[in-house]
Order: sequence, then structure tokens, then C-alpha cells
Amino acid sequence: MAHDHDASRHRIATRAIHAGQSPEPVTGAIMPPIFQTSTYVQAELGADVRYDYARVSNPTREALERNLAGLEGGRHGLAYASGLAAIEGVMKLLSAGDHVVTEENTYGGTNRMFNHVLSRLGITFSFVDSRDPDQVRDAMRPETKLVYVETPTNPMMRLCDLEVLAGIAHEGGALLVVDNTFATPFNQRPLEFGADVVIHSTTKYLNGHSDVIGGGLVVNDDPLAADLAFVRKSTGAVPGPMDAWLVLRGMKTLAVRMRAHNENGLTVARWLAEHPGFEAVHYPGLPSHPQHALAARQMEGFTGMVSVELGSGERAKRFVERTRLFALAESLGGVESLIGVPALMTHASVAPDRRAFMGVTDGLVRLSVGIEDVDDLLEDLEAALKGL
Ligand code: P1T
Repeated sequence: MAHDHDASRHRIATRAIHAGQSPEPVTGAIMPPIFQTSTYVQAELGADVRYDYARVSNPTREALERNLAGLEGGRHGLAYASGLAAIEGVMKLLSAGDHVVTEENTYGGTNRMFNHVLSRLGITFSFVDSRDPDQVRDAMRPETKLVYVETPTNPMMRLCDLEVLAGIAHEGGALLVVDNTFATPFNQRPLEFGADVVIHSTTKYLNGHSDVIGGGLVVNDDPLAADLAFVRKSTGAVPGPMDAWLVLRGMKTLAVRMRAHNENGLTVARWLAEHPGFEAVHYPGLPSHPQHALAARQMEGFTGMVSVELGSGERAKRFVERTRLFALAESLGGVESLIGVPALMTHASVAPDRRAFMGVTDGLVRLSVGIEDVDDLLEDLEAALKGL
């Protein structure tokens, strides 16, 4: 058959389309059908069936999971109902008394889950600046089970050295868990640096079209994958088949979209950095980023996410309300450009002193640069800036 089920030897643009995909056996349909069913009929009682109930397994979801695993270069993919459900799926590997070392600047909702849900269940957290590996090493305890990071972080675009942190985590008998939502596997594949679990909010770049909430995990280790699947079937945070299908459809164009996001992101970041109306610009692709060398080593592109300091909450408010193409909205990673103020939106649930400490000021504006014509985007920013 011309079809290539194991696309692992191919380059990423090919993997995005072919990894784990095979024609549907009855009709040859090139896209997997949306298996919109909750259960599967069993021929006899007690037979060993491949599919018995759709919380446990669904062929549409599995097509997505194989593709996601192929993109990250991992053996196992698991899809979830949201990015936070995927994160919770990892955290439920833990028991009361276990400890996690985590980057302090994560998505606000992740921080809220750690501080306000999991802490109540007896899991403890140390919040560190993972740009500095010594802070991670010093926070490790005998009961540390996970080192949890985002790189680049939301919204400060901080990086951590994945290879170094994998070494520290493993030395302490812990797993390195990496939220790769911002970078995407097109730009960065954490498993290649020794990470154990890769997390995605597929809501963002992987789906890419701002029309689904979804999440995913990728791991290499077989027992770890089995443990995660056990937690998921026991707790229930699965995506429906229609959403799984939409994410898979989006992922097929990941490479072309990410090339455009990377290019537009860099152009917008350069423009912001040269413009007198803005203070600090946070973008790992700029040589002025303090971790540009690490970015160049660990990433193949720098995404469409850019944060910029406007100096005051009042200026930030006026700016985000005056753009026309950049829509004022939560979320990121879709084809259309979005703009927001993290302190009042995505990170409102983080304690104000913690926010200020990390640089998430009231004047910080986050841009998700879409794939529109970049000259139109620059004109939009320029017009919004006039009269600030
Ligand atoms: O929204 P959900 O699919 O549950 O994903 C949560 C999540 C996880 N990880 C990262 C890095 C994220 O940015 C998010 C969600 N973020 C936003 C909604 C946002 O606007 O930043």
C-alpha cells in the first residue's frame, strides 16, 4: 500500500499529515470517520474486544493521538477534553505527600490548579525560576515526583534548558514534564532533550483555528502511558470524536501555519523593539532576549507569541482597545491575531504580588500574532499606538 503508517522517519511537515494515519479499512476514506458513538456491540459475553466503551477508546481519537505522538517524536499520545484536563491527567499520577518543583510563570489556569485545587489534596509545590537550574536543583526533595515547566513561558517568554533540567529531575528520581503549547513540536520537541511528558493545550497552535477546546500528552515510556490511560479512563476527561477530528484536521497544516506564525512573530517583535512607544519586548527570537542563545539551540523557530511592556495599565488598556485586526480576546495560536492584558485576563487568578514579581505588570500586553499579511498587522499596531 502506498500509504505509510509509520511516518517516524519523515520530516515534520510530512509527519503532520501522515503520522499514524491509514485509510479507513471499509471504504478507504482518507480521513478517519467521526465515530460518533458511546459504545460498541459485543458479539458474545466476555469476548476480548478492541473497543468496548468510548470513554476508554474511540478510533477518531486514536487517529489524533497517533498523529500527536508522531509530531513530538514519541511512542504514545493521549487526547483530553482540554489542556487543563491533560495537565490534571499528569498530576493525578501523584498521591498526597508528593512534591512538585514548578516554574513560577506558567499559564494562570495551571497556577490556579496547583495552588487552589491540588494543594487541597495534599500535593505540595515549590515555585522557582527555572531559567536558573540551581533553583530547580535546590528545590528538589526526596518526595519530589515531578519537575514541571513551560518553555517559552506564558506570557513572559522565559526559557529553561530542557536537557539540563531533565538531568536534574532524573538525578532526583523525578519526571520532567514540559508544557510545549507555546513552542509547538514544529519548533521544539522536548522528548529529544530528555523530557518524560509533553503537554499540549491543543486549543492553541495544534488545532490552530480557534474552534475547539482540547488537550494532549505525549510520552515514550510504555508503563507511564498505561498509567496515564488508567487515570484518564478512571476520571473521564476525554474529548468527543468531533473535537478530536477537528484537532487532527488542524494539525495537518501545522508546518505551513507555524512557518507563517514564526515569520510574522519575528517581524512584529522587531518592529515593536525598534518603536519608541514600547518598553521591553519579550521574544526569544530577538538577539536582545537574555536567553537568545538557548533559544537558538533548543528551538527551530520562535512562534507568534510576543509580549511587550507599555509602561502602565492605562496605556495597555487603550492600546488593546484600539487595535482592529488584533482582536481583544483570551487564547492564542489561531490563524487570526489576538491581543490581551495577561494581568487582567489569562493571569488574573495569580496573586498580584507574584504577578508583579514575574514581570506580569498591568502594562504588559501579549500578542498572538496570526498569519494575516504582516504589513496589515503592523499598520494596525501603528494606528493603535497613535494618540496613546
Ligand atoms: O484552555 P485549555 O485548553 O484548558 O489549556 C490550558 C493551557 C495550558 N497550557 C498553556 C501554556 C496555556 O496557555 C493554556 C491556556 N491558555 C490560554 C487560554 C491563554 O490565553 O493563555
